[in-house]
Amino acid sequence: MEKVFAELQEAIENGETQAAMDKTKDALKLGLRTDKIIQTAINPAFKDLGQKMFDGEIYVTDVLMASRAAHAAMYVMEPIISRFSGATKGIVAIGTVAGDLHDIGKNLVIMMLQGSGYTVIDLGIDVPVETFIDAVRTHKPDVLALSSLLTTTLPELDNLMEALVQQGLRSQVKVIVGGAPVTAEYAGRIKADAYANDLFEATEAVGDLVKNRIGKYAV
Ligand code: B12
Repeated sequence: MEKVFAELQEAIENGETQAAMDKTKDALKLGLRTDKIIQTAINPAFKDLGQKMFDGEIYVTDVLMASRAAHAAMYVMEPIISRFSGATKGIVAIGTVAGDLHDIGKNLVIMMLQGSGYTVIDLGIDVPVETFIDAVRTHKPDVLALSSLLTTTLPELDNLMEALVQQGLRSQVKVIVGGAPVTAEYAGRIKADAYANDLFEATEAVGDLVKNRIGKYAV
């Protein structure tokens, strides 16, 4: 069983789309759960790639190829994951803030949330504050989730929090923030409800927010 995880991780890291799909099918045939596959093969692949990128061993294009392979793996798991959609645990609207085009991490968070039974509205990348506000009015999500990977776009998180207050919507939605430069301290300063460090924490934190619980990710 561990072999198939290692092979899937390797296929993703090498950006091999077909192999990633085949190995995911193999894992499913072995009866492995989708959350386990994400946790044990997909997430470690990106952790490893991040380190290799930091060490100068690989280039951004390698990460992009890996992202494509990870999406192919998710495509294979999608029919199983979407089985949860009948009885949703809650609605999450998520987007990467304006000025920021990074979405690999956000998409992994989405995959994990969907796999855990939440309905996710993906607002995409480079999302202006007005679009987040419109989404709150239109979709009435339980949770608004914001991703920022750039230090320069962090103020967008603050802008959104202010806009929610100004538009009288703050009490209607819980807000969780994340992305590499975001910290719990920053989240607390802008008066978000929660901060989480990775896709697993994010899913746990959303669970707390939906149930109105003050959990360990509250800020
Ligand atoms: C891939 C990548 C790109 C790709 C993005 C492709 C894509 N579709 O996403 C491209 C090539 C487009 C890119 C462009 C740029 N990038 Co870039 N990029 C990266 C890189 C290598 C990996 C990011 C990544 O995907 N990591 C893997 C995922 C799985 O991790 P993650 O994103 O952190 O997500 C996890 C958590 O943060 C969390 N999370 C994420 N979102 C959310 C949201 C919520 C609500 C929660 C709870 C949690 C959560 O959960 C995720 C899963 O566990 C990083 C370096 C690195 N090692 O991280 C630089 C990096 C982020 N980029 C950087 C920079 C500077 C840029 C550019 C400005 C470069 C340039 N000069 O053009 C541009 C900016 C473009 C723009 N306007 O956005 C810097 C940012 C520095 C900073 N602190 O501001 C980094 C850190 C590189 C560096 N060391 O300098 N980049």
